[in-house]
Amino acid sequence: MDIDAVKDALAAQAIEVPSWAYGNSGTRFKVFGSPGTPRDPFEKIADAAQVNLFTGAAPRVSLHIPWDRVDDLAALAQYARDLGVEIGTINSNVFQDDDYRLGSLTNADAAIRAKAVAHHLECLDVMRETGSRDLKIWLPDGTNYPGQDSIRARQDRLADGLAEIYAALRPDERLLLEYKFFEPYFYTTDVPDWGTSLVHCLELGDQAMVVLDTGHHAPGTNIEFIVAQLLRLDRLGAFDFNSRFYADDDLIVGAADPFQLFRIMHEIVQAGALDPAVGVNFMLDQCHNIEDKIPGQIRSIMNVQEATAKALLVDADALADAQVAGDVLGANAILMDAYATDVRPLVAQVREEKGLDPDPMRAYAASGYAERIAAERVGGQQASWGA
Ligand code: LRH
Ligand code: MN
Ligand code: MN
Repeated sequence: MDIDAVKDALAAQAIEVPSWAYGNSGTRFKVFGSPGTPRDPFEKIADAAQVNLFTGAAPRVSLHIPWDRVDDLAALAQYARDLGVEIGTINSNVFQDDDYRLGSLTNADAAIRAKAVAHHLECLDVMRETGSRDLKIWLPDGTNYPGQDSIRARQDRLADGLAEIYAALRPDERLLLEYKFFEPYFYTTDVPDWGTSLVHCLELGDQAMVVLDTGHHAPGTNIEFIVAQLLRLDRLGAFDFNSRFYADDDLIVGAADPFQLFRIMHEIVQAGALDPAVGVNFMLDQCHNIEDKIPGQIRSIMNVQEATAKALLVDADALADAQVAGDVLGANAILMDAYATDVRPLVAQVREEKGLDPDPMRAYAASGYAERIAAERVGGQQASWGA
């Protein structure tokens, strides 16, 4: 085992954080406010920069439009750079406008479809003003009742709308299409699974990639299989990492099922896809409803790092030998040995060698930042759809 190579890979790992993780969020029952919550996108960026400061592994922040719309986007991007981070993926939002009650790109009304396309073109403008290269599309579109609309017609409308957006991409830009099996509608969803997303991406072209949100699958789904398949096809554009116990819970990644996160990262490592050149963007998509938000994000980064470290410790040669030899238990034991390793000292060492505190949770708590923002900021923002 080349431990220096493992450490180099860990030191180079970057995880993108979502601006909306720093705002107040909740369920449809209640949004709990928290002291120090950002009042505008600049303050969300400032909080995200803290996560990068203490982990050294979160150099980009995703934005959500219109939540993060500001008059001077160039100033927002410059503000981010001044704090040591960059603007990452731009997320469109067609789920909070009354016009989209019956769908956005799939709506039977051509005028509403045109409005949804125009919103995505506006997001491309945001990308160009902020230095972002990725447009991430998650559509809430679906139906609640059998017969409500034509499943096939909606797919055709979707293909047309996506093609219009795709045609506006520059050569160095990507369209990332996220899927989710249900919610906010419950009978059909227009992009419910990786197969549907992939079919549309293949039709669009090489710059269209699938986004895998770990919380968007039915219980029992083998997510690492999907990862392996999309990597084979060169169409895994990004992850939205989070944890689920029931549905789209948006809890801290690695909290519900650290073994699943390890299995996902094992597929990534075996495919060489930790290398940024492969183009997989590792993002968090989480909401911190009851826990402190900045520490929640720091913990999430640490969980991804630990799962990655374990995946990097898998003895790949021995595993391949055992697999070829048909040694079922031997192969399984090699994987489980890596999973059972306590990698926390190794990850801490990587941090120290970067000049960081080995314990980012403690270092952040000791920094006084939480107390400062609680005193300075009054009336913080709600992150998303909330109550
Ligand atoms: C949809 C989703 C999508 C949105 C985000 C706020 O459930 O995962 O990525 O942009 O939540
Ligand atoms: Mn998501
Ligand atoms: Mn989601």
